Amino acid sequence: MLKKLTTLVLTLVFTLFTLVNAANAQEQESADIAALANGEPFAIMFDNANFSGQAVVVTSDILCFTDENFNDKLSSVIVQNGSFTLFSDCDFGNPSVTIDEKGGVNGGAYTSADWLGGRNDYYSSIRVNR
Ligand SMILES: [Ca+2]
Repeated sequence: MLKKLTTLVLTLVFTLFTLVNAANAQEQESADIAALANGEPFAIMFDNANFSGQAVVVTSDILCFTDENFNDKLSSVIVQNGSFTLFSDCDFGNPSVTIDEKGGVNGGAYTSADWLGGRNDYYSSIRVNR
């Protein structure tokens, strides 16, 4: 009986956890879309060159890419709106390269590390330049 109850409670907790996570993800997605539509700073970082692999949306400062499981992974980035500075260390340590909506191959398309100071899988934080 106790074992069944424990299983039931664990199942409920897991279901609740899953529901809350889904709601948070949806909320974040809505906020990202609003930022893009309003012309606010908006970029998407990618693990691989030419905008593929793991993607991380940037609409505000990210202190440390480890929080996004993205540390030392950046290989390409699209800047849709605004200007950003990439740093080689967490907490905005050692500023390295500034990217904006007009740079890269054209119109904010940074297709590879060649456009990111030649440093592949290197950056650890990003700040919005306002
Ligand atoms: Ca990479």
